[in-house]
Amino acid sequence: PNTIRLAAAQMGVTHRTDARSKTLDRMLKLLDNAASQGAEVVLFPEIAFTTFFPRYLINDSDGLADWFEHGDVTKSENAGSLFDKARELGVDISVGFAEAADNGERFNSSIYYHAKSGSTLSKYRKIHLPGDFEPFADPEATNQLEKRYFKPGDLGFEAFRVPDLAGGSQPIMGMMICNDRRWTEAWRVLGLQGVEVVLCGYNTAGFAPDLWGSDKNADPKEAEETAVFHHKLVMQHGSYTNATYSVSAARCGVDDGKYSLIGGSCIAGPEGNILAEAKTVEDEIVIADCDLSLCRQGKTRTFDFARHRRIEHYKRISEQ
Ligand code: CDT
Repeated sequence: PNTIRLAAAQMGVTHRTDARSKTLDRMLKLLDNAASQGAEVVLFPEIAFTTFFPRYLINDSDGLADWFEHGDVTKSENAGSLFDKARELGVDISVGFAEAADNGERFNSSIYYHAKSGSTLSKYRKIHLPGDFEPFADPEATNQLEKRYFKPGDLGFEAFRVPDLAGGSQPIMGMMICNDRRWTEAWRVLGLQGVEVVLCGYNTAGFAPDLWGSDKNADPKEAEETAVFHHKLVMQHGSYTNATYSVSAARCGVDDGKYSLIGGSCIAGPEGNILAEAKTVEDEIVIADCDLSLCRQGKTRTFDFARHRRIEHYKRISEQ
């Protein structure tokens, strides 16, 4: 009764020039596929509706606003049909998108959409924004201009209960986005709220020596392997030390024939084990049955925070 079926909808290459409708069609197909396998919750990547545009320098005069969702994303022209389909199929979805808020502020956001009520249960705005405000001087370098395009999220790491899943288990879920997963603090703030499922979409550059501050002459394949290793390392570590399941969904492949992004979408269990993982760097569903009662061991023994934490020694974490 405590088991829910979770899925990651990994998305392969999405070029800068790809029509929005083409990308949306792929997402609809992935959702259909996951639903036909019995998924109850499907996670899509960070900034899923377009290519990962923060790698380009785009000015307001070049139509920067077009890369963002304005108003309610669940009803928007470019994204709305994904949520309609989720409702139709009775499958919850979580998806990342570039958000232009009503007051003009821009965020790298994700929402959890609850199919049964047809409503947004929770919204998260990415807190750890990697990269730079200014592009690199080298025109060949891969940029990551998230600090230019987005404000750091202002909604915190808020866990939320999800009703109406199979077995009536009402799991506690939380969202993070890409770079957040590398920060133990993000996991712990969710862990302290008893989180049982962490959802994390990502776009992670494979071989991008300027970005990673690494050797330009390194073997690209080895560099990618290291990036995948670090991705899995943090998903498994965060899951284990907070006794939670985690689902991670990549946008991956070689965009524009030039920019490589790692795959490695996976579902990790509360003991830190990987339950399912992507086999390709293309559109692919990764799916696993997750027995929530298996979170209990960690939450009541090894990582029973109330009994074992020693917060008097953690002050530095929240000081400048
Ligand atoms: N999208 C995102 O946050 N990507 C970052 C790349 C790091 S920049 C060196 C990540 O942490 O995967």
